[in-house]
Parts: sequence; structure tokens; C-alpha cells
Amino acid sequence: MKKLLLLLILSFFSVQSFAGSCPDGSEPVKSISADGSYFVYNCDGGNEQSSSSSSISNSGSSIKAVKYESFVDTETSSSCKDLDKNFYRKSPNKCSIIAVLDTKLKIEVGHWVKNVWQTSGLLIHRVNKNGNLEIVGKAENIQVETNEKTDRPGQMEIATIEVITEELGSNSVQVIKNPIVEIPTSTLRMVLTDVNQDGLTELVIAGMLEDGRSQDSSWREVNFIYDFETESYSKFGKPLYSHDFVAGDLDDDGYDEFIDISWGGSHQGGGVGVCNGKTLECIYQSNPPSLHTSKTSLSVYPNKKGGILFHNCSKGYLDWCWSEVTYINGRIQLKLLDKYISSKKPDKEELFKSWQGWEQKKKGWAVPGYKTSERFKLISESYRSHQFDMDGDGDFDTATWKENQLCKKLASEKVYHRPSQCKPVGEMIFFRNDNGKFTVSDTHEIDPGATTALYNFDINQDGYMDFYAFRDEHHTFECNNQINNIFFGNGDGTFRRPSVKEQSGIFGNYGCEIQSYFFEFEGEAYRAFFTHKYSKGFSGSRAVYVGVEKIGTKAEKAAKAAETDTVDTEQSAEDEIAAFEAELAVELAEEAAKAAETDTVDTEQQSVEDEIAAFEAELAAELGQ
Ligand SMILES: [Ca+2]
Ligand SMILES: [Ca+2]
Ligand SMILES: [Ca+2]
Ligand SMILES: [Ca+2]
Repeated sequence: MKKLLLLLILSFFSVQSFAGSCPDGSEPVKSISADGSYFVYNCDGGNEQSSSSSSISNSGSSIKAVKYESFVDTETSSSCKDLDKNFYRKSPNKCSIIAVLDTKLKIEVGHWVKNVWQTSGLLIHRVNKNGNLEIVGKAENIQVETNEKTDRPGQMEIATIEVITEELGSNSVQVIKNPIVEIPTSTLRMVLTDVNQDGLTELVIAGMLEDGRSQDSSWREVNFIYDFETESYSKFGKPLYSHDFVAGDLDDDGYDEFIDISWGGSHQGGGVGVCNGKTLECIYQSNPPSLHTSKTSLSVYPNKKGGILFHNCSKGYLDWCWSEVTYINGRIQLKLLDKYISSKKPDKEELFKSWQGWEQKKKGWAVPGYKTSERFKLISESYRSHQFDMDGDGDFDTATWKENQLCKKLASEKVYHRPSQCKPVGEMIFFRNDNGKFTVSDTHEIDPGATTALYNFDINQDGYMDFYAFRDEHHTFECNNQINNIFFGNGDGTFRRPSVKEQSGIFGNYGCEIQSYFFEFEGEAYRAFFTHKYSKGFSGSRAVYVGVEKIGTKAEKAAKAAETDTVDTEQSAEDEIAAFEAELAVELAEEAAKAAETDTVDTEQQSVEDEIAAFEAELAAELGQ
């Protein structure tokens, strides 16, 4: 259990566990002291990025990916109703299980993780060259022991399930193919885009090797492009610890540029790579002064060059910036548009033990009513932001969340144990864009869980854009969780959380769900999800079921209502008398019902009075004794 926690912490939080330790916000470099008795941490690397640029061309060669054959038998293609009934919401939607994913872990990370797909980190859809729907998932099969010093490659698995949607909801949904391929890398950032502008999307993977290996190993890695049609991959860019990775057509030539932002610290650093979308040639520059890694997202202007980059603007995650980005001679230039102060400066310090067992003082704030030795709010970072048009006025607004760690221990304990004694607390913040000035339009408390991406989709199809965090849990402990962080838009930059009842009217809940993703295909709204079949015990297989349901939308209901209206209109005038008679009958029935109701009330009233009288009589009799 500890090991898994370590890995999870590693994957999502290790970066921040060093942040703030060095004056420039970079992580310290570990070395052994002169007498060999203790570790020394040096903050010497943060500013060593070369100001000169270098360019790296794309090799263009394509490598066939290692591929598994079919992993799903026809028996498992079935209706979602076969999943656990306890948590089945009796959704009226059409839903099918299209695959079962079960890939053994190479290295055990905890007793409940039996299958790498339990901790999958991506769920998206694409349309292939035949015009068919493909559901795509990604998981990593960790190849290194926790804290191992190694140069072994990583291993990520991409599952692509091609289905015929006409049969969704039936027991015999047609799965055309379902390969799982292996790519020798590790990543937290991926972009699905049409790299070569041939009308079909590819998966662009920002390689980095923070997959559990020691900090003393290189975490740098090139980037990969996975071609679904040929099941092969190519590489581009130079090895970089790609912490942030965004795509958008900055020069308005139709091809998306990639901004590959390295973690800015010490030996893993390497500045910012800007890769031209057409040539895939990358030019490297040092971090622009106001650009601090993490939380970065990009929106590009429609039919115009440039766009808006949202990012941390100084060390310590205390303020966030919107910058206009221009792309000149292969480099980016940033011009500040607006700034938001997200937190006041931390004014307290406590000793923390990280997943590697290192003890370090960390900054944060006191929790009112407690000594900092008992409760501590540790400064942390949310890592993700998303730009989308939430108020329908054509410009891109921003959503991100503020995340800190609430830590709790006994005053007698010397250090806080980060992995076990802290939990993330968060606040989702929505910013409305008014001509490049950004104002907070709404905030909601959230449980950040395992959020690795933010998505928008009009889930209830009311014309207002909705928003959700992908995904809820690193792994499923219990079965009562489903999309905690889902927000329905009001169309003006404010959002509300739908009730479970409202959610269940739109989409179902099948088994113990791990992650959900909403999308549109051929004009219909769908939800894809990963789930476990069993709600209790998890004694058997931990196979992950992949489902797709057509979601019940307002549009669908409106269409049904319109159909009924049409039928009514088509009724001929000669039916009018019959209708009048029916109406009359209804009125008479209503009157009769009213009369009956009055009778009931009278009867009830009478019986109550009788009871009281009886009770009084009894009482009198008792008193008289
Ligand atoms: Ca393409
Ligand atoms: Ca371009
Ligand atoms: Ca807008
Ligand atoms: Ca909506």
C-alpha cells in the first residue's frame, strides 16, 4: 500500500515537493556530503538554461509499435446491465460494454492494483479513416522499481477500440478491432490533434520519465507521435522533462505548434521548446521571465495569429498570468494581459518527509485554532488549467483550481509524513474573459482527487457549455464515486453542480466507475467510461470494463416531445368532438375525485375525533379508579 502511495505521490506531487525549496522555485540537486554521512541539496541549477537557442529537426522515421492481439472475447461485449445492479441507476440510456482491459503489472505497486488499466490516465475518442468511432485509453506499465536509478525506457499502453455505434446498447455490439500497443516512454501530457493535416488525428505524447525512477536518473525524454492508422510511432524534439505541453496553431497556417515546457529546475531543466507544426522542427529558448512551469494552457485566436497562454507567473504558485503569445522566427514572445493573485505568501514552515524519505522544511500557513505542529496548510499546486468559451461570446475563458494540502499529525510527532498525513483541498475558479481582462465569475470547492485534465462538453445539451474534471480517483476503493467534479454552465460564466438525480437522468452509473469522458459522434452525445464489474470485495478479477452509453439529452427529450406534438396536430378535426368528450370526462372525473377527497378528509377528521374521545374516556376511567 505504501508503495502505491509513493508512486502516486511521485506521479502527481513529487515535483511540488521540491518546489519552493530553492530560491528560484526549482528542485534541489541531491549529493552526498564530503564525509559521506548526510545528503546535501544544492540549488545551483535553476538559472543555467542557455540563452542561446538550438534547433532539433524531426527525424520523420516511423517505428511499428509493439502490439497485442485481441484482448476481448465476444462474450464480454455486452449490455451494461450485466454490471453490478446495486449501483446501476436504472438509466434508460443505450449502453454497451465494448472491451475488457486486463494487463498485468510488471512491478507490483500495491495489493489492490492487479491491472495497469485501474490507474489509466486518458480516455478520449477519435474518428478513424473508415469514419468509425474509436475509444482510446492509455495506461502505464511501470518498468522501474520505486526510486531505482536506471536508464531503462518507460512503457505506456494505448488501447484503441473501434466500434459500430448503431448497435450500442445491445448485447452484440460490433467491436471491429481493439489493439493495445506499447510505446517506450512515460508521460502526463498528451494532445490528440491532426498533426499532418490529413483529416485524421494522431496522439502527440510529451515524453518524460518521472515514472518512479530515482531523481538521480535522467527524467528527460523526446516526444512521440502515435499514428493510430498504421499503429506506429515517430519521435521529435530533444530529450526534455516535458512538464507542461500545449498545442495550437500560432501562425494560422493550419498546423498546430507545440510548446514543450520543461520543469525549470537544475539538472532536469531545459527551457522551452517551440516545435513548428508543419516541420516539427523545435527551437529551444530559455523560459520567458514571467513564465513559470505548471498550470499552462493555450488558446489561439480564431483566424488570426497568436493566442493566449495561461500560466504561473512567478515562483511559488502565488500568482497566475494571461499572456498574449506571438510566434516569431520559431520562438515565442509573451506580453502580459492580466494577472491574478491566488494566495498570500506562506508565513510558516514545518518539517516534512517526502516519498524518498528526505526531510525538508516546507512552507505554508497555520490552520486557525491549531498549532502548526498539529495542523498545517502546505502550499501546493494544481498543475492544470483549461481555456474554453463558457459564456458563448466567442472568446476563450479560463478555469483552473487552487490546490493546497491540509496536513494533520500529533504535536509530539517530529515530522509530517506527506503521503499519509496530508490530503489535497481545492477550489475551482472560473475566469470570464472580457477583451483580455479576466475576472472571477464563479468559484466552487472541489475535492481534487486524481484530476489530470479539465474538459468541457455540453453534457445536458441545453446550449450552455458544461465543464468537468477528469478523473475522480487514482484507483477505486469504493463504488459510490462518480464524477464528483462536474459543473453545468448557466451560460454567463457561472456554474452549478447537478444533483445525482439530475445526473442520473442524463447518464447512468455502471459498477464501480473509474473515469468518464463525454463526446459527440455523428450528432449524438455519448459518454465513454472505465469501470469495475464488482462493487464489493474485489476478490476476483480487477478487469476494467470499457463502456459507451448514448446519453439522454434535453435535445433528445425535446425531439420526442416535438414528435408527440406533430402527431397531435395531424389528428383530424373530426376528432375534436371526441377530444371534447374526453376533456369533459376528465373534468367530471376530477370533480368526482375532489368530492371523494372531501369525503376522505371528513372521514379522517371523524376518526381522529373518535380516537381522542376514546383516549379521554380511557384516561377518565383510569383516573376514576
Ligand atoms: Ca493526421
Ligand atoms: Ca502552425
Ligand atoms: Ca467567452
Ligand atoms: Ca449545458
